[in-house]
Amino acid sequence: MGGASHVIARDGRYGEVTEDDVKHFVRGVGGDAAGVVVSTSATATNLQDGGGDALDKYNVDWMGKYHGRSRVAVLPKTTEELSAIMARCHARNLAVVPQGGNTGLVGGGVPAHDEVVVNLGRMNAIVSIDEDAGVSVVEAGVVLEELESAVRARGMTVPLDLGAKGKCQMGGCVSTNAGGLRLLRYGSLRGSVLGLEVVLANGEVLDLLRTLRKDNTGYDLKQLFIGAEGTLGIVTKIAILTPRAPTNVNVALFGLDSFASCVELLKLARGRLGEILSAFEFFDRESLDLVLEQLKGTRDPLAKPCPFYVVVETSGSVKSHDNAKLQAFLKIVKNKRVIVDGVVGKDEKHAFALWTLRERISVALKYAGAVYKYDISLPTARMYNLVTTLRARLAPQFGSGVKVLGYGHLGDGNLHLNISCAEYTDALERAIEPFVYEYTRDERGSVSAEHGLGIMKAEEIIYSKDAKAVELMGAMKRALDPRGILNPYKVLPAATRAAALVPMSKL
Ligand code: FAD
Ligand code: 2HG
Ligand code: ZN
Repeated sequence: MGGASHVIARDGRYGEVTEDDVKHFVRGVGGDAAGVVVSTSATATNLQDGGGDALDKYNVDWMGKYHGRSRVAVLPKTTEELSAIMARCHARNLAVVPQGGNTGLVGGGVPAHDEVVVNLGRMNAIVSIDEDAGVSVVEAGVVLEELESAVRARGMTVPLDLGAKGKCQMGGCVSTNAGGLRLLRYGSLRGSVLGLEVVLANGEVLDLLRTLRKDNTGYDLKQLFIGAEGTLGIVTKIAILTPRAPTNVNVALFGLDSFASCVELLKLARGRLGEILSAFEFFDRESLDLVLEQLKGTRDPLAKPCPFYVVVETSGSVKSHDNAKLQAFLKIVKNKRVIVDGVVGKDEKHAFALWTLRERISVALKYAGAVYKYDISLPTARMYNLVTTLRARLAPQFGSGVKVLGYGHLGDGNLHLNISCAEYTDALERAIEPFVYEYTRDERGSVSAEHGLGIMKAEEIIYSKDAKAVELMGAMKRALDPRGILNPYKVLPAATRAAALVPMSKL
């Protein structure tokens, strides 16, 4: 497939799964047939034709963009089972791809070749919810939305929310250090995770599962696994802060006539709404048009179209205080003519409809066809220049068949730049890359604000990290996974990965 393939040769150091390995895996999961899924095709599956192989759902990512050809997926139910499986893979030098809900957007959670898929979906118990401490302990396979429902019933919330919440797993969220819609309020997930249990490449279990808020005893090893995208260990349990849920939430959607006005609105929201400001998201008219075109039941939120939209959410606990603050804010932004128009969610259903217009842009993009995704941190005020620059760059060659969309977490300086088109082509990819990465580097931004590097951007880490930092990452990889069996071909550049491997003769 042109322009979507990140073709990397299979590394011949890795073993190939045999019948004997499969028998070991079945024994490893206690003889439970549902715990080992084997390819039903005799030959490599024709995934692009949706060949109906039992492994298809483990081999293809959410976008349908990254395709592996694994022959086996293992679904352990306990840490001990996973430990036994990893010990076997380590002994046999079998490459492994850890997989959660498979909603990642950089091809990190599906095999590049024939890696063994270790899917955490059956390790899905909520171990404990401590209302007094505001801490929950979960297995890695718990789906984000299920945890949210469970803690909501006790007046708490998860400090993380994203459009994939119905499918993504807590282990996947931790492993990508997912950002999402609540980062503005609760900060990076790194600060909310209190402890982890991890199975290492050789099957050993590393117990870092504490529920303490304070623990300065040496290096904070759990941070290594947060955002490591399954390259250093497999997360099996998580202790996470689950704070009291706000009791008074308001959602407003504004139409604006320029990106500069969106930035001005952010400044005013920070100053005027202060501690009750809990989300500040933006999208352009092109994004809204796609949502309205692709998603049934959506409708234009304002009387007249605007070039930009912002969703502002406030969360607090004293209705009279919060609402008065919001009203004062609305008055100011109207008087100062920062906004063209706006609407406040009149009830939960209306607020949900307003949020949908922002939250489901990725889903609309998926329905629209092929998409090139760039998830970038840039200086907030200049963020949108990249969208207009790219539009001007692509238009002469590709015309209106290629749409450039800009949206994202404006309050966090995170732009989602998406290029929607009928199909992936080398010509289009060459017109976008490395231009977008060089632009980001020149702005001292990040080529991955929140989605990770996966297979898509393993080589591109150099645009955001200096050589010494990448070298040190290689040293960490070598220390934790000297055979390089965990999620090979991902996150680190090929040269760094190769240098991190301990020679076979020394193993
Ligand atoms: P997967 O896709 O299965 O895996 C992701 C990575 O983590 C892979 O490298 C995989 O190997 C590794 N991994 C998974 N589980 C484990 C484990 N237990 N141990 C070790 N490694 C593991 N991301 C954001 O940051 N913010 C957003 O707002 C956001 N919105 C999204 C909206 C939609 C509609 C979609 C489809 C995706 C969105 N994402 C977002 C991206 C994605 O959902 C998140 O990155 C999510 O955290 C991935 O979780 P998952 O369980 O699906 O992981
Ligand atoms: C979002 O914020 C997600 O909606 C997905 O991070 C972004 O699809 C994307 O580019
Ligand atoms: Zn996002």
